[in-house]
Amino acid sequence: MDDCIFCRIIKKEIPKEFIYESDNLVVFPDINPSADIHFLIIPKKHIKGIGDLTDSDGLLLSEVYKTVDKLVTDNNLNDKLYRVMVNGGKAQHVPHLHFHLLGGNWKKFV
Ligand code: DGP
Repeated sequence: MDDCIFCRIIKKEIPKEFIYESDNLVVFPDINPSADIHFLIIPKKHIKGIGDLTDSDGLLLSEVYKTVDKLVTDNNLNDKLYRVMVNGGKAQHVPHLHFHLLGGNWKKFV
């Protein structure tokens, strides 16, 4: 979508260094981190939010959580605190489904 900030980043219209990229996902650090590690895992497909997922997104969701597991391992988070969060409703500020991975010391509420 032309007016979606995450779509523009995914299409590389806005420069951003990705921590990870596959055919279906990108990962980059949150611009305003709420924890020592705060990554956004973002499906390339423009899905607005949780309520817009369909059965055909099952494999995509599986890839999201496999990617979380890889990021957890790569960043030595297994023995520390980590959380995966999805905001919705008025807590969601960017209307393109994304998963927050927060690890280490928590600084503030996402
Ligand atoms: P949410 O409230 O769940 O929609 O969180 C959106 C997050 O996206 C928020 O923590 C800030 C982050 N964010 C928004 N725009 C950008 C951007 O242009 N670059 C980066 N790295 N993060 C962004």
